[in-house]
Amino acid sequence: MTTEATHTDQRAGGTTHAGLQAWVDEVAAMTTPDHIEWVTGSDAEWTRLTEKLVEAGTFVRLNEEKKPNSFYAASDPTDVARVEDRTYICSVDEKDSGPTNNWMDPNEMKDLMRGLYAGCMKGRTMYVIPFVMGHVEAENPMFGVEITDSEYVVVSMRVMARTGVNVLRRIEELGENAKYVPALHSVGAPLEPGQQDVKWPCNPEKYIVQFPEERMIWSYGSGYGGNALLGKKCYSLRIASVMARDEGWLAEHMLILKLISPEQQVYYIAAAFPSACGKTNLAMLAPTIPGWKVETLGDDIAWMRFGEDGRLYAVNPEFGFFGVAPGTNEHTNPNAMKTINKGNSVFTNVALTDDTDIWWEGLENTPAHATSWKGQDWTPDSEELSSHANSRYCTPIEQCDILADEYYDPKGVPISAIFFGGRRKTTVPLVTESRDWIHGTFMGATLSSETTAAATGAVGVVRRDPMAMLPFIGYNAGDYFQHWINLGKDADASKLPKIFYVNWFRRDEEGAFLWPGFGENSRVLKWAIERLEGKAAAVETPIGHVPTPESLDTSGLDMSDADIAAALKVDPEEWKAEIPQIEEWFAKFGDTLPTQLQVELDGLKARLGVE
Ligand code: SAT
Ligand code: MN
Repeated sequence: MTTEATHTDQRAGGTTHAGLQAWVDEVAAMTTPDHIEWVTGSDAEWTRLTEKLVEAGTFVRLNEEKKPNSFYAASDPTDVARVEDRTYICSVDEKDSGPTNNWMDPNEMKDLMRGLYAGCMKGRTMYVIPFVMGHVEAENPMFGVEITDSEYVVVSMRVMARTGVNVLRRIEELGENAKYVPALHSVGAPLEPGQQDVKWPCNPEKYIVQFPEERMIWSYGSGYGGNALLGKKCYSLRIASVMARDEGWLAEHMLILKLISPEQQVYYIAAAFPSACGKTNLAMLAPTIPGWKVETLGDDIAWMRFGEDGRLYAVNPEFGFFGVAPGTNEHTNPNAMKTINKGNSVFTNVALTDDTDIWWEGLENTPAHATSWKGQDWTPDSEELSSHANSRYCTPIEQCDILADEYYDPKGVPISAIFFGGRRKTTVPLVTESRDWIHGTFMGATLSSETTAAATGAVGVVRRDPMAMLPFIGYNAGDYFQHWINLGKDADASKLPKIFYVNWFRRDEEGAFLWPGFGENSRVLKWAIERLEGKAAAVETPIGHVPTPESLDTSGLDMSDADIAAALKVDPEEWKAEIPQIEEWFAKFGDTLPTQLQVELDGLKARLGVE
């Protein structure tokens, strides 16, 4: 198929960039769409595509007064989360993907997927979305071009990344020197002539594939966020982590926040938690302690590079928030509520109220009746939840009132502290400070969390999720740990961020949360900052430094001394029980496990008195 034959309308566009045009032509020849459109990112385009989605039944336009310019979507019930078992790192050499990723030989995978892609866009429009992760003005702009046959993806990408004609022009200016990640996506649902489309086209057979050496992404069969918005997890974590390994930086699953103390000292913090463990809430935290202020820079991804001053600078490559809806409310995240209430958002798999607004479990003003994400009548007495546990809001970051000005600085912000954390009912105290960078790397490498609904599979099972990157490390995880250690080794230790480990989710014997969380987490941030300033006390324990009960600001908190002690407790017996799990985890890595991490584990065992 020639470009001419498919450029049937004035939106066809095209590019003077020969390499990009050739790739687009090649994909069109393989997937045989009815039309090709180059995405410009204009408001008129948004209006046209959202109207098309409304007409197709994919979108419902929400009540203009409550959520201006916003839309509701319910996915196919089988296409609601990332599919980790269908996600592959197709490195040339198998050992470069293991032991935590699925692998297939890249040529074999390409043959298989070319078979799936053949004619897969028939009856649809193929959209070409030029995008940049981070700033188009960056020294080395991180371009991508996503080809997709999903209008839902086009409008969601516009919220989540800087897209459109400005990006394309910059790629063209740079010419053949412009590096971009080609990212091909199809829902895998071709239409025969006259065939009625479904509301949420997708295919039971799914592949989410990264080719790390080629810096290329192929995705097939799913329309869901992390599987289909390829700038996000596929590029900004899986492919970018490989770039970062090769170029000496870090691509991490981290929020970035700015903390301002009552003395107007400014600190930047990055924090990694597995999906659906409260990253977005922490990123937009409303501190409960007087005088402290938080501004947000990002809620999901941080790219961190060393600056000339030897400090580690973080940039958020994204342009929107793709947050978990259930549980979000005026108490847990007032700033997110303000952001989404400004509109210009897409809500997926939540409930639709009778006045065409949205609702989800945990939101205020429970409706007497709504339509559930599965399209069924829902009332507060219903047995099923109104919203899928991984339902999402997709909303522009610039609408966030507490967005820090530094968000616009391509250089990023110097990070003073890194937090790792997971969801654990037992064992792990509220906060632990690492002794040094390598110990902090050990904490990250052994991060454990109970699984959530953000990925398909069982929920609530403890698994190791190193640096909260388990599904996102684009290469061998043992090499990734070594990369962390090497960066620390080469840096000026006094300028490295301090590493902490937190657990907001510890429970008492009755199963109730010991720590109130949300805005109260500012108390933990305060302690960490006071540690950096040399002001707060800590006790040394076998696992690191933990606050003394007095050093943690609990004034005004409705917590007994016993509860505070329980939240901070390091129980050697619980930790002894943890050791075999860590050993089993490390055993996976064979000789790719950095010696330094084995030494850390040996030290921990010795301190616990384990043989
Ligand atoms: O993978 S997504 O980006 O869609 C959401 C998540 O799991 O963090
Ligand atoms: Mn995430």
